[in-house]
Amino acid sequence: MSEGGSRIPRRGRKAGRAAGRRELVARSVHSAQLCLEEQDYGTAYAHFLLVLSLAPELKDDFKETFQYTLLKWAEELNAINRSQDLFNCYEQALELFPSDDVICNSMGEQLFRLGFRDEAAAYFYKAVKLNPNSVDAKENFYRVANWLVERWHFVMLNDKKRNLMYQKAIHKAIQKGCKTVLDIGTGTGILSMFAKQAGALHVYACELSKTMYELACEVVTANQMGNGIKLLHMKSYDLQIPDHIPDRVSLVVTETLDAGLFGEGIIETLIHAWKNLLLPPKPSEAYSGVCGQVIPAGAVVYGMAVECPEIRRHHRVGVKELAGVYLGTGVQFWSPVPSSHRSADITEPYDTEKMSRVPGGYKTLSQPFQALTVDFNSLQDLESIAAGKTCRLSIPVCEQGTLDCFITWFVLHLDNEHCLSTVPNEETCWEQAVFPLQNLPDGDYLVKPGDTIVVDISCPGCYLRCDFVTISRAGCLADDGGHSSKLSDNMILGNESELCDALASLHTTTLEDSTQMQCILETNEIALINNVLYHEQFKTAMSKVISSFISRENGSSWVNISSQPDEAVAYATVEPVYILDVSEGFSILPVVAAQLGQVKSYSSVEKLQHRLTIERLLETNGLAKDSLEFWMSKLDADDELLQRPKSDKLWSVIILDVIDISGLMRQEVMEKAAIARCLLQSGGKIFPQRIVMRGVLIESQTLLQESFVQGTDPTLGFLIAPSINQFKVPVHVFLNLSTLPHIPLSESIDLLHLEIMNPYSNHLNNSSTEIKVRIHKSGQVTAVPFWYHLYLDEEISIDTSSESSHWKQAAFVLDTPLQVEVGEELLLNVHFQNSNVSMTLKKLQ
Ligand code: 44T
Repeated sequence: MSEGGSRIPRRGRKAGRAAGRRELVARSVHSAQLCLEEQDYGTAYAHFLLVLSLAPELKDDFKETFQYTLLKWAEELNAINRSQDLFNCYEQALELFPSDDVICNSMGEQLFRLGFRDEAAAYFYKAVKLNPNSVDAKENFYRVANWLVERWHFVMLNDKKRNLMYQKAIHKAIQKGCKTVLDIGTGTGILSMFAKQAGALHVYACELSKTMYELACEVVTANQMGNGIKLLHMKSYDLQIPDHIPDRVSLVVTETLDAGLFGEGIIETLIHAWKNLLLPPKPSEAYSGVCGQVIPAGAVVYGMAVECPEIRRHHRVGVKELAGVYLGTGVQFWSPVPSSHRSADITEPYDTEKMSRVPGGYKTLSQPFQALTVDFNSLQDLESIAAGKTCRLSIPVCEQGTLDCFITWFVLHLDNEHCLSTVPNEETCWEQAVFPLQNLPDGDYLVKPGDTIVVDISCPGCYLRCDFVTISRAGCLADDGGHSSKLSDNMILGNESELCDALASLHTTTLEDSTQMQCILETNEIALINNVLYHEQFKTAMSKVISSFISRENGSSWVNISSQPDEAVAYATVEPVYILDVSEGFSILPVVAAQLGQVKSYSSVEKLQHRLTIERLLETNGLAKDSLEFWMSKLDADDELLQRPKSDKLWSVIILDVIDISGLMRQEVMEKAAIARCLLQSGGKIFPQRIVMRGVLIESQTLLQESFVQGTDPTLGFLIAPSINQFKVPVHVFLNLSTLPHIPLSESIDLLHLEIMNPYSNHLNNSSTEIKVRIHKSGQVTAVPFWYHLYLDEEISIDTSSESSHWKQAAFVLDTPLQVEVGEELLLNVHFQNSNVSMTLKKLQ
């Protein structure tokens, strides 16, 4: 029926339509509710969508039911992998409820589950902004904030010296005539603001990260420079003239640098900029016309040979035997950084470390040597680095020691007057690049004065590389044709290089034993293998459980069939003890278990290479192949991880990996413990049985500097802190507590006891404890670092903060420091919820 042809008067027509709508709405509400009762969430959701689109005034009434329906329907869509439909649903839901934090948070969780971390993080952030009290959204946000805004932004912005140097260099260039500026990788926009402040006419800034771009927009506006700086959310390679910037610029400023100088792609970035975005460079020193220039103007990379037990322990397996398991010669372990003996399967170009804070310190074995120089104002220089030329250096050893790695740092010449250094002992926010040595024959690591280390410096794929070639030993130098004096000159070798190649290949041939298999492990996995005590402790604890079962089984068998003692013994030997290790990553514990006899052990390693390694270890240790099985290959999905070994069997031991290497408790530990308890046979054990979280009140300026921007002083008066500090998180992870500059203000205290074996303990998934803490030194409490004691049983405990630990520590950073006096008593509230810990500290009245 067309409206025009209707006989109902206008008002009546309207009223009729309204009545029709009301009826449709009412019917749909009814249907939706029926569907809900029948758990048909998909149809219920469709009805609710219709209802709320037709009758937005009902949104308030149905909000919670709608949320519930959406979450249920999303669960189903997720289970059947209909991801696109799932996201469509969320988008529709967000159109209806654009400011609903629950929907935002849930959308984030779905995105996160599917691996869209950045997108997920953005939704968590939005959810927190919408509802700052939402505990779930906050916890989710804290876990991902690091991906949105990496923590080094805080450190760099707090580095006043670095900011000042850049400011001075930029001011100078602009005063000398550079009037148009492009800031590549602007981050929060600080360098662009320096340029504008100095009087640049036009400032363009590009940033590839969406969050950082948005943050820069906020910062620039907050500093009233919104009109003077044009921000572009793009990679510098995609900038087009005149689409994005009207013309070539006279100055490019950038700090797209990492610890290894080139790791953020500055070589490629500047080659592109010189070809497409910059005015031609200065033809001669005397030329005074407008030309193109880059800040920083160049850099010199330095290197040094170093002994460092901590780096060694993370890159080389130094033990031959582990709790009775012979590691032998069958497997060669590698960390995922390049080494001269192996170029395939590299996942990272180098490791990075703040050398001044490496636990146990380090010893320099050579003088610093100049590894490489680069002129960022020379396209030719940049292109020759990109072409990957190799430079061979020989480094005289000046101290006796174990050659564990080379480290590199750089001096950044912003211009001919201003420079910054990332040298280890300097007060700098920078880390150094670390190039560890691996798998040399045992004695070869030892060096002494008189020896000369030969290294190759190159930049394959524009990543700095520092490869060990060989060592010319003190006594052998006379044989190399009398070039010994030249060897100590620190320069590129000519005819020695042949000798070196020969020596190097000699090493490689002895190493490339065809019977040996290669296994690449994460650095923390290598540190774990090097932890002998850890494996011994597990071995002892497992042996105790096994012997309790065997004696029990023998006992009961004797009682049951006492007339046939021989059979009873036979029965005891055929019935194995079932041990499941669900550690994350590589773990040798199942081999340790298998070796104990009368055990059926289950490993949950996933990577093929890791399985082959475990199999090889069984073989070299003379263990039957069927004494160990790979649990994951028997399961269809990850969430089936915890289930019975066989339909009629239960576990005797379940090893749970409760602490993440970052120092945080893993997610859903208590839930996993609850499932594990149900899968244990009587007398069985979960390792660890109990977790005790320990902590200490400390004063640490360093920790504050790394957690949030300290007002406007370090940023030279610019307002950056209020914007970027929205991304601060209260828990700082991956700490080396032993070397963190800090003052302890209290004794170490127990913060939390989690009973993994006891379902009735009061700390389940949500608890709050008040702890009295006595102050033993006056100062400002800024943080509470924490670590764990993992009790395998009543006697055996593992301390995650010990020297040989593969775990790092974490710290809860207080919002505002608390001034305390010696002798005072404070009340520390430790709140535990869903594996997350938060704390509040107050004075006792
Ligand atoms: N890390 C050092 C500094 N970008 C890395 O998106 C020292 C690490 C560090 N944008 C501890 C301590 C320290 N076009 O926001 C980033 C990045 C952006 C680009 C547009 C391009 N071609 C690029 C390249 C990068 O630039 C910003 C800075 S780059 C990294 C600085 C404190 N751990």
